[in-house]
Amino acid sequence: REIVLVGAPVNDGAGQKGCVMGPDAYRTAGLGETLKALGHSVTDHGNVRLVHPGNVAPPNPVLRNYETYIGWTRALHAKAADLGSSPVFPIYLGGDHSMAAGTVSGQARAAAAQGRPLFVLWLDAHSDFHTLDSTASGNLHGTPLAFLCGLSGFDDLLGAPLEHPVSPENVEIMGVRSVDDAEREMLIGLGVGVSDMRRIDESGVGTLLTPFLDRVREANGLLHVSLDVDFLDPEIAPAVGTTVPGGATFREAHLVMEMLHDSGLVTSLDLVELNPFLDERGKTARLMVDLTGSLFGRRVFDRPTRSF
Ligand code: DIR
Ligand code: MN
Ligand code: MN
Ligand code: MN
Repeated sequence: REIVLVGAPVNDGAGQKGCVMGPDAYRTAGLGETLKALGHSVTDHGNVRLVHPGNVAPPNPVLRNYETYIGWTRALHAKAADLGSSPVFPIYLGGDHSMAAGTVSGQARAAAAQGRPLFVLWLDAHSDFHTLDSTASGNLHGTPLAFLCGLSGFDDLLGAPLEHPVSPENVEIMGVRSVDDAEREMLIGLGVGVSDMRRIDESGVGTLLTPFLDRVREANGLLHVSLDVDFLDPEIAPAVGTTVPGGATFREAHLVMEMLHDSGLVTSLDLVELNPFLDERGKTARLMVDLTGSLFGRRVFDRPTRSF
């Protein structure tokens, strides 16, 4: 399948500036060339443009940049719904994680039109499961997964209730190590799958990922992967505004990507929260490009494809 790159220079959901440069950092780090070298055909659709929705009163005074959250969600939803209904693999280049409100809801709409459930693998230090009421920081990148699971209070985003929410039990959050109390309560209440770092330490990332992939396959589902840079340990991925110690190692992250490739189940991808202004000479951008390479078939050691 043809890979389509879509830039989403979204920055208003994050607490600091820099994610706006993410899409160009991925291009500079050679994302397109890396995928082409693996034998894929790649088209860059350039960056999606924000369409400002006009004046909308925020439901909670703490929310920062509420109107642009609405504008970006609508623009990216339309783009993702379009790409999701064509036989391409979209990679959405962020941009802070608030962009996933648009990309994933658009992919979910397209999946529903094909009569297939959308599953979401959310690789992140955080659960991003705040409602517009429960957020204390007002940073909207902490809210997209709650919106996508159909929690109430988000009707302004698309101007109507979300038509095709993702079932909470079809979501697996991996790598978390920073969850706020209000988020924890909602995650447990809704039955969202959560593999926190403690569980990864104890069981290994592969053991935790396999049953989720089996469920996607059994349901004939489509799988969207949303990869937040802060899923990774800050030692290897410093270019993110919300680092949390104790993240996924280089090999854990690559193993996830390699298993996802072998599964053949992934149909769309977000690369989010890269802040090139905080990077060390492109180190984090290159790591994210390498991880994407693993998702698209690059192997550590070329194994024979025949079984003996
Ligand atoms: C914190 C941090 N839970 C908040 N969240 C995120 O601001 O709501 N940081 N997503 O990346
Ligand atoms: Mn996130
Ligand atoms: Mn529909
Ligand atoms: Mn995060």
